[in-house]
Amino acid sequence: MAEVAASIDKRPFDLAAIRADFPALHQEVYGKQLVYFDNAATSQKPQVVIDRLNAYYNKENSNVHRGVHYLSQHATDAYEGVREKVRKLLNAEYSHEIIYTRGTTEGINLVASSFGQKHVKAGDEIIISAMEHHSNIVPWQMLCQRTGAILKIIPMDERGVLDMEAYANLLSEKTKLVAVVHISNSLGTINPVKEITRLAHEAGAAVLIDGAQVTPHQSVNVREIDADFFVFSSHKVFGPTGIGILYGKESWLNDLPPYMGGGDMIDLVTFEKTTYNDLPHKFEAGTPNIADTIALGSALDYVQSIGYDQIGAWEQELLAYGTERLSEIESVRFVGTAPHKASVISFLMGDIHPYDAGTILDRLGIAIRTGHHCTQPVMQQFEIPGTMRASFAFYNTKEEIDRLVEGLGQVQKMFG
Ligand code: C6P
Repeated sequence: MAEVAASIDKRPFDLAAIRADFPALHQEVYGKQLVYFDNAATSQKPQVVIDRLNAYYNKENSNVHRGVHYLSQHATDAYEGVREKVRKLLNAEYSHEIIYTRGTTEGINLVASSFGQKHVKAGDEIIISAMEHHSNIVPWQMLCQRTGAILKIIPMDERGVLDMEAYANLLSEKTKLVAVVHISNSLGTINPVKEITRLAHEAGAAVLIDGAQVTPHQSVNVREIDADFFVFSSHKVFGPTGIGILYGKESWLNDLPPYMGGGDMIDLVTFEKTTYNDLPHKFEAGTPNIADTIALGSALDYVQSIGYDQIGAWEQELLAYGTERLSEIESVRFVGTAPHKASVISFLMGDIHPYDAGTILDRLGIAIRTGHHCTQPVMQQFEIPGTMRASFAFYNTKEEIDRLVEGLGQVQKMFG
């Protein structure tokens, strides 16, 4: 029996009840109640996700697509049922357009490898933006090194907003693919991905959207965006690590060569030749990450039980409150001030090194991320070593933001 919920009843936005669902939030670190503001790195997991993993290993553990026995069929149903949940989440047309990967990084590498092998040659161009995560830079650089293609960069301004005019001018018949981040992990900028895609398609280029930071915060409609490829990671959207999603349009996925060879992706193997399995299995070699995939399904049900409308509304309130409270500290300088932002605040305090500030905050029980956030070119543009980054999830509170501001007051006293 496939685990596809017909429709998920939405619950009212009761912050205390929501927080009660996340056991990791209720602990002390160095004798202080934990404040977890590192959600852009990875989110905490609701009890239902932890329970689902437990239940799988307690009673259901079995390999998928291989056995006629009860457990294998049950595991296969649960595992395949999640594909349909993800299809619905992204509003993809077919569940076979949903490919399981290890995460965002693997999804991008898969496309860079398979698309690159078939469609990219010397002199062709790939466009990315100035605010990409290393995972959406390095695979394209590697492809360019292999093929002699050229990497072009969409510039951004001092607020962290992409220059769409410059982008339009970069596009040409040489452009084979545009790969851009939907929401920047280090600046919080929400990019106009629909318009970026429209312009790319006009030029005849395919589009990959790095959705790592969008699925925790807002709903995504790949058909409305008209994305050719869209990738995200389970662990940022309240699911386990080690599982991620590549969405690809059926026509592209049928067109591209497989990425890895091995079990599950084959149709018929002889020593002379191998024919490949149908979608989605063509891109899924070897025993997959069954337990984490099934638990991702529980995470997506959980997110939908709260609803992106309620999640977005609360996170925007946290973003506004956090920005206002941090502005009260005279030495704070924000990095990333785009008008359309997700609940990510990157900032510096005078000349205090982010690492020093982060270490003091840690001792106060406050977890933020410091450094370049795997976006070194962003730091190079702003000529800074890195930032402090507070990234909020829907389970965070204004009181926690007050704790951060108090903590920064102590940092200021020590280093200012
Ligand atoms: N950003 C952060 O702290 P993986 O590691 O494959 O799950 O995700 C990589 C990735 C790709 N794109 C974006 C926009 C991302 O934010 C991330 C992960 C984390 O910001 C860890 S570096």
